[in-house]
Amino acid sequence: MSRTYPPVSLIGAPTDVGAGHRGARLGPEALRIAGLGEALSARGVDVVDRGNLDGPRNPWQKPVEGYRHLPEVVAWNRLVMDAVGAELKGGRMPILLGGDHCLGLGSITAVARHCRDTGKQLRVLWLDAHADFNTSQVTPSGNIHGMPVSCLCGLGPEPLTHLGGSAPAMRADEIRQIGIRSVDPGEKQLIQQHGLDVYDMRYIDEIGMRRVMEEALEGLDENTHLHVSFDVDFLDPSIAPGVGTTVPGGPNYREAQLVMEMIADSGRLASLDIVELNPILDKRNRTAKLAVDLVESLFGKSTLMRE
Ligand code: HAR
Ligand code: MN
Ligand code: MN
Ligand code: MN
Repeated sequence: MSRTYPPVSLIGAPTDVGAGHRGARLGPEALRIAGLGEALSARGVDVVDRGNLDGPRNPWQKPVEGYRHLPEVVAWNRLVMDAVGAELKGGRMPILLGGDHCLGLGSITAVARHCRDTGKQLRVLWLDAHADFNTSQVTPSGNIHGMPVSCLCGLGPEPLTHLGGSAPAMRADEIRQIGIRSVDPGEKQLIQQHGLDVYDMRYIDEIGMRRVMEEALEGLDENTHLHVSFDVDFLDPSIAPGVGTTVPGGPNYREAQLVMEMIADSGRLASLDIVELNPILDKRNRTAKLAVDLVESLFGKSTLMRE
């Protein structure tokens, strides 16, 4: 028998204020056009599309004290936190359609608060080529999409670390990072200091994706809220060219499918971000279609029934 899923709400956050390229602001529309809503409905999921949040435009300025567009990033993340929080309160599964990955901060701050309020254990899977653990002191770019994980762990400017009221929003031991293959030198030191669990590509090559996922999902129980933050640049650029910061040597199509299928099998998926899709850099919406295909697997579509 196939699993039943809670009702889902799609929330568009059309912005690239946290990124170094413009175009991720078109991500929500590209995912809709690739058929995300229809694909979920076809899997028997009750889906409502809440439309797009309306935040500040991208001023396209240089970094100020190590941050690009900090006021705009704060404004967008407040909107995202409130929208995601409202869906969780209403018993629905939020799917955030980004937008760049700075939005993971607002999304996960809302999820973490919901977990504290309801006594749930939080587990975040961060699927990404990048660790997104920079600070203003060590960032090579000032782009805040390279900083959401450090902000969630309490490192960063007050308006971002305290988005949900208190800091840190999340403990470092609540997150597992998978697919990582681009880490800046200062960022690497911080990751080691804070003891983040990073399953980098070297480790995936050595032990294989199946064992990586078994480790990343270890310790989940009926009381776990599993949040997946899916940065599309996680995928190898040969299959997913439509992102601003491609890094070669990512998971191939089969590995990515296995990741999604094993998450589906855990039965614990409770919220999701799909971020960093940049349709300007894509070819005929191919990357958006792949993202939709992978989300179908996340919702239990696999070749054969295994239950
Ligand atoms: N680490 C680099 C920086 O901080 C690049 C970060 C790119 N980030 C994303 N999100 N695309 O994962 O500038
Ligand atoms: Mn809940
Ligand atoms: Mn990212
Ligand atoms: Mn990335």
